[in-house]
Amino acid sequence: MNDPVEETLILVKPDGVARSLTGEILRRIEAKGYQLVDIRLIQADRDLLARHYEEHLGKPFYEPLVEFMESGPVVAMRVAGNRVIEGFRMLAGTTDPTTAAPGTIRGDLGRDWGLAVQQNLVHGSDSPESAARELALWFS
Ligand code: IDP
Repeated sequence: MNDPVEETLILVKPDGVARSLTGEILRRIEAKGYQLVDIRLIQADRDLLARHYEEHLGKPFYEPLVEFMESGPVVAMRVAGNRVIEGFRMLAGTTDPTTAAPGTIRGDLGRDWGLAVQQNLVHGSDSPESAARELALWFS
């Protein structure tokens, strides 16, 4: 029997939207075989971002991260597929775009701007619990 199909939240962060990379990022998601279920362009406010990033509250990069995420619109996607949570994080690559593997979104397309926060193009939920919580936040 097949595993139940998972859903995840993927965000194209403001750097990805501003650099017109939304289509390229979605192309990679669809090419991998994942299904786009819903998509929205959202100007996030502080309240939404505080809830989204609650696990990072108090870390040195928290404030620059929230400021960056509210600096422009993001594209929020509900994406489905077998093991899509783990699979999208592999497509995205590791957090730091300089050391993210070539072939990944961050490795191929990410830039290191030398700022206090990694402007690394995308977010993907990291567990089924996070996915459920984040999808409820962004698609309420
Ligand atoms: P992830 O997006 O690769 O899962 P998280 O650890 O969940 O990484 O961190 C959330 C976001 O916070 C990252 O995508 C990145 O934008 C930023 N970030 C995380 N760690 C650092 C850091 O050490 N310096 C600067 N920014 C960071």
